[in-house]
Amino acid sequence: MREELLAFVSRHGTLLEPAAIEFLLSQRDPIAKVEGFLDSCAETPFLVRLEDIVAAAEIGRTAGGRPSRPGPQPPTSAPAMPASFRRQGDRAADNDPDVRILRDITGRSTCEGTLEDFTRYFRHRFAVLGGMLRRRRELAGSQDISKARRSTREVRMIGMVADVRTTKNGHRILELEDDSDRVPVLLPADSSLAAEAVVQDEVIGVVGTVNGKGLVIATSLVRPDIPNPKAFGGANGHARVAFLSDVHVGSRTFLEDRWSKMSAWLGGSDDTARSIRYLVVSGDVVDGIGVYPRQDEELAIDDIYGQYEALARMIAALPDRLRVILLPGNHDAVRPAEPQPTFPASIQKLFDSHVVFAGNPCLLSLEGVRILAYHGRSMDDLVSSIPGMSYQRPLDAMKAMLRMRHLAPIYGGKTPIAPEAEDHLIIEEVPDIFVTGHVHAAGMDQYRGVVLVSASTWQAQTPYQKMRNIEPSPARLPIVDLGTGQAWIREF
Ligand code: D5M
Ligand code: FE
Ligand code: ZN
Repeated sequence: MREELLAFVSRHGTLLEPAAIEFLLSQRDPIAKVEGFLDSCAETPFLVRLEDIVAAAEIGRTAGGRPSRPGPQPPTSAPAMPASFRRQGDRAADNDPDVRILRDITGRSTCEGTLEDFTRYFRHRFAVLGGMLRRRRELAGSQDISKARRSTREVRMIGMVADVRTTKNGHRILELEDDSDRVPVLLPADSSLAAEAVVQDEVIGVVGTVNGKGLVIATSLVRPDIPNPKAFGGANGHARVAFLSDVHVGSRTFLEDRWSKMSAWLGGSDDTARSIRYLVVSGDVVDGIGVYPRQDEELAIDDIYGQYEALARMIAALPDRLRVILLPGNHDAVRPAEPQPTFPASIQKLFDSHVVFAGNPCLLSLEGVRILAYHGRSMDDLVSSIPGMSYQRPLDAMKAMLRMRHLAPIYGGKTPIAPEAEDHLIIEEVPDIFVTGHVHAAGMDQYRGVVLVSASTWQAQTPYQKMRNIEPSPARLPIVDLGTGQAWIREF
């Protein structure tokens, strides 16, 4: 039913907030209920909130008939938008491009980096991910750590990982923390748990028993994960989206000839090329200035606006049917702390109207297909914290993110994270497509119904990457069919 309901609202060009989904699923006929609500709205709202449905039902009951205009105001009334949601563009007619930025931090950053900000940020992370875990059958009846640690029976608890270490005997020990207490949890060397990828600051569930020394011996770990694999929420037509990342315009190692080949193919008569309507560019769109020591020696364009102007010309040369969605990465001219807002007006004005600007990360919809796009800086921390992870295998790191339902779980590593009032790096909604860049490697896979895309790069190996033994796979174009989710990669 959940899938049918989501498909129904998606066809009507609107979204349901999670609480509204749960509410509707508890009703006898969820689709009839939401259809009645939408009929009662003068304009289709961009997001249907629980309170809107409830309010509409109330008005309907008291007035003894359909209200003339209940529900949310039209999307022009920006203050009515819930925090962290914004909207770009109106509902498109068939065949018109349909790009909506559903969620990013742009214009909504509130943090100043105070101690209270940090506390609030982690509380929010714990509340949301802990809430997901509490709904899991394996963790039914879970207890506060202060209570669980005094139990003599099997215990279930939910906490944030304050520390992970490996003992000299190969056991792993986690320090698990919640609001009430903190407890050490042993993942025995002789169980498969010892090999589990557990990272600092992630929120997990633990099932185990407490020994005489107050140590919890774990028998299983539970991740928020994607408990119910979902069907690809396809668009009506067969428009395709192609994924680019790490273009690094302005670098001496930018692969101009490979880009030209791709640009010519997109503008040519190939059927696949002509079916591509959208390009999502997942950050590091230019090489930037002063990103690392002595970068100036590797720049072909040493002016930041000059770099964006060059990119704007490259995009302007692409066919008119394309809409290009640009996200920033760690080389771009926006704040480095994640979540990153989108590009400033001084840069946006260099581009034509085919470009849509988004923050990093960003949840967007293309013809109703939900795409979570993230540059992928946290891969640096995941690769150095999880044994077996590597820059060559970003899809493994992406699966780990989906299991943890977090894009950048490790705080205080290489990924700078701004302690916003809400943790925007939580993967609250399971997307249809999840795309990252940053590691300059191309790949595709799927995980529990989500299409995974590691977008390639348009930069050759840099001296720094050579020193670090990072072998890029440049000039690959992952393409996904928005109707079916079918995916493939084309090399240039
Ligand atoms: O990142 C390009 C590649 O270089 C990517 O594989 C990550 C790696 N990289 C970049 N910065 C670091 C740091 N600080 N530590 C480890 N590895 C790194 P790009 O963002 O394009 O420079
Ligand atoms: Fe990059
Ligand atoms: Zn990067």
